Amino acid sequence: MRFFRRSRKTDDDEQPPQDKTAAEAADEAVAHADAAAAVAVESAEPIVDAGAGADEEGLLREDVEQTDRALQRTKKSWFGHISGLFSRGDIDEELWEELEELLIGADTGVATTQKILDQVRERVESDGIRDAAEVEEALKETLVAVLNKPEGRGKLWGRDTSAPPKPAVILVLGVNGTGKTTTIAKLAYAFRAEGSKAIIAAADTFRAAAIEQVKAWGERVGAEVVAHKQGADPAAVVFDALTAAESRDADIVIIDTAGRLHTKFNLMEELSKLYRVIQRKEPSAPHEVLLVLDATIGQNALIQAEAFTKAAEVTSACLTKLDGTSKGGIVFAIADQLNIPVRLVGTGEQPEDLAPFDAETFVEALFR
Ligand SMILES: Nc1nc2c(ncn2[C@@H]2O[C@H](COP(=O)(O)OP(=O)(O)OP(=O)(O)O)[C@@H](O)[C@H]2O)c(=O)[nH]1
Ligand SMILES: [Mg+2]
Repeated sequence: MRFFRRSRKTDDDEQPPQDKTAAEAADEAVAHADAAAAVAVESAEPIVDAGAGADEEGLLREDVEQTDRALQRTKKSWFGHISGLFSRGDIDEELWEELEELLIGADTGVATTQKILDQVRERVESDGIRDAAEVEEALKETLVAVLNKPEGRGKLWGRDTSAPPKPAVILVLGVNGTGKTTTIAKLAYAFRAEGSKAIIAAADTFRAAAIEQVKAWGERVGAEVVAHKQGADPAAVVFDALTAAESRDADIVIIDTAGRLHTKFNLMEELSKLYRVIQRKEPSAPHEVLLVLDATIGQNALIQAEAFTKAAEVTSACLTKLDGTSKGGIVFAIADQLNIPVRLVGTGEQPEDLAPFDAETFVEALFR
């Protein structure tokens, strides 16, 4: 999988005039930008051309290198030590105990670690493995299997390999600060590099600064942003974004949402309102419900994720800030405990710091 299954070149035709509602609303939003100083993204030169036109093999190599780089810290600590275990050569009880300790230490979680160890030990016994290097191979294969187990139910990154719907609607969820907005910008950037046109719906209307942040990102990565003013109904923003997508012949609509889980915010209610609006426009949408999880908070990411999986049918996960942790094991817990396929990983703060997640590439990188 790359970001969009089928790369489509958009016509360079003259664009139809801006959608009035959206344009007016955008102006209003600017007027309300009282907290512009808090905007996380400073205005930068548009960088929309970078990455365009790269060949498939080159892209694949880039993904491998990116995953490798993002896992530097993890490799130096927990998983690096796991590799060290096998170089000792002996398969004894001590090895299994240390392996268990290291997997749990890397945020893999107790239940998932136990499951992995049981499977590897079973393999070792049934195949009569005597060589530590072979145990390492069995461990790698088991880890890959854990990651590949959750079936994708989304229509963009799932099992369904038919042509992606147009516009494909991606609803992005996650607790505040996990990296939703940044990931959305990176996605829009990647889609653009693949020749697809993305529109971002600034449906996190909680803070003016949040709206400004999305707009600044939109400018930076060359994606149109549909925004209303602070406090506006997120469903209205989404409605306008979907209308704009129709009139502009956009391929993808990415919806940024507010991720607050405090008592005053009724996630379930908010989401069902969004769903109603989306499905009135397009009954098959949203085509992906992407849950953004912060790798640096470890097991807490699972607890947060559960609140969202209860409120919506999450189809895929993006694990952000992989570059900022030494414990990459949470990815196994997400696949195993939540049964959500990880499809993307955030590897830094720049637009190009997003890699499609591939189980083999990930596990290979951990042990390299
Ligand atoms: N190192 C690193 N930082 C990241 C990554 N993704 C996001 N960030 C940073 O995380 C912080 C929060 O990101 P946002 O995109 O604003 O998070 P959000 O989920 O939209 O937050 P709210 O809008 O407050 O709900 C920013 O400082 C980002 O630069 C990543 O993959 N790696
Ligand atoms: Mg945000």
